[in-house]
Amino acid sequence: RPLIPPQDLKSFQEHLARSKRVLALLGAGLSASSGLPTFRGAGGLWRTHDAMQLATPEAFNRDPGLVWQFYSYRRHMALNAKPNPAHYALAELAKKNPEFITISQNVDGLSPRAGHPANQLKLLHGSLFDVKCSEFFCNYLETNNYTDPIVPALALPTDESDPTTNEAIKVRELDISDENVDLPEVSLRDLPRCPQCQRGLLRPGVVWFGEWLPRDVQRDIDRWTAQPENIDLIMVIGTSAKVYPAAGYVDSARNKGARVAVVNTDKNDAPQGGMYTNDWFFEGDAAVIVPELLK
Ligand code: BJW
Repeated sequence: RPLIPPQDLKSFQEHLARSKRVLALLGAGLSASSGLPTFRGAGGLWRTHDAMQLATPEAFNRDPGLVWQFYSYRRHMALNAKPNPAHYALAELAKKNPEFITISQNVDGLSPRAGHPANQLKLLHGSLFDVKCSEFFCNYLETNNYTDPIVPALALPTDESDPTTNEAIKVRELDISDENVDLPEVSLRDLPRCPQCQRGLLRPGVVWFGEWLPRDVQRDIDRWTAQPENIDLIMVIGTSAKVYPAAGYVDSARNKGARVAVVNTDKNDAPQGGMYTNDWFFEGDAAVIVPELLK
């Protein structure tokens, strides 16, 4: 059985060829085949913690060391991951069609690294490589901070082969997402501090639950969707579409005439549109399906 039913592929590609104003909404499933875990379902646990519970201001206030270990681990994983063919295919479509914009909920930096034009890529939930001050009175923000680990105390623990033998010492990083690996103690004074106010702890520049989205990003999206012309197509790729306002963009696009194409490994995760149904559902790995669709 071909991965994509040929008649669906044909009708999608005909519609894409006719489309001008195209939107893509991306989620963690896009980067799954690059080896990065998603939030919900399998892989949604980090040690014994629900990843969603760690992505909150409350968790950071309660235990900034633990939350920094979670994010430092994810920075390390993302830096060592590679964009997959879907990231590249979306970047190519953006270069061909200046009226195509992508709203990514992903913070892993893989779309930018695939060469996606920055003005057509809206990072709705920030980036793992932005760092900002956690004090409300301080506006310190640093972008493109790729230092790994960001401070020495957040280095991954390693397992060294026996140094008494003659063999060169082999250092193996331990996977601290595994609850059987001891998590090193990190004290508050070893966490990164704000160089501007010299008081606050730095924190990852991502959007946690209950926080506002980056204002300029939201404004760009609102302007794009508010243009009088219809939207022709929205592609909803690798997202459970349960987090707002991201999930709401599917209905806003539908209301402006867009046909909806969903790519997901799980058909139960297709966004439901009230009385609407999705026009296309492509079941499978985004890294395989998306490049086929956009060929
Ligand atoms: C594959 C695959 C493969 C796997 N190929 N597919 C309206 C109603 C109700 C609540 C709200 C509302 N408006 C706002 C809220 C509150 C809240 C919210 O949405 N809550 C919901 C849970 C109901 N939203 C907010 O708080 C937002 N802020 C906001 O609205 O501010 C205004 C405001 C302030 C105060 C009060 C009220 C309003 C902020 C949301 C921030 C979300 N942040 C996170 C963490 C980011 C940092 C980090 O990375 O750690 O963003 S949470 C997490 O979820 C992360 C993700 O970007 C996001 C979405 O997850 P995603 O990408 O969909 O991942 P998964 O795991 O859920 O799904 C993966 C999918 O891929 C699955 O479907 C798989 O099947 C599939 N898949 N492998 C293809 N190979």
